[in-house]
Amino acid sequence: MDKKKVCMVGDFSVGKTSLTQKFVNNVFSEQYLTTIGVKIDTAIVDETKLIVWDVAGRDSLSPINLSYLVGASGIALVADGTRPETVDDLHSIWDTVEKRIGKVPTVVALNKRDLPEWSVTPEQIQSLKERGWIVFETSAKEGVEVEGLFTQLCRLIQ
Ligand code: G3D
Ligand code: MG
Repeated sequence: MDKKKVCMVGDFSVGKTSLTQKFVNNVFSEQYLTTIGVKIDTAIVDETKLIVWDVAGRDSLSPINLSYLVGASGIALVADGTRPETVDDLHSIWDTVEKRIGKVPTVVALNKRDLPEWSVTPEQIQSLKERGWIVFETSAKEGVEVEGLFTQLCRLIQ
């Protein structure tokens, strides 16, 4: 079976872990917590073994764990739709990712769609799409578009 590593990337508390857990608990999964502060979940999607790396620490892209990205076939960029600055941050976060591992297929989760404080603007969504990213409005809490996000990423990297 094909094995593909994907990394969850985004600001603190946007929902990276919640999205990962919602997804892997809905499909067959195995979990490992490594000693380097990275949580690794595996899930079988469309005959591919998706290996999802999720940082356990506070800052997913501090220099010390940039090596976290090495070998990734795909990236899930995650922002919190109730904190618009986390959406804007995705652009500079992606630049950091690209410097480390080059261009790889990327999907975007604008998470916490269930909350009334949702405040993503159409211009923000447009600027994400202009980078070629497929944008999902997700709720890890309610299970909205979580499968769509990961299966799309899996298709892009197959
Ligand atoms: P991170 O891994 O990106 O740091 P987490 O983020 O997955 O730990 O989530 C941070 C907080 O946001 C958690 O709340 C979590 O429950 C909440 N959260 C994540 N996704 C959603 C969502 O889709 N909707 C809502 N309403 N909340 C969400 P706590 O209070 O545990 O810190
Ligand atoms: Mg986390």
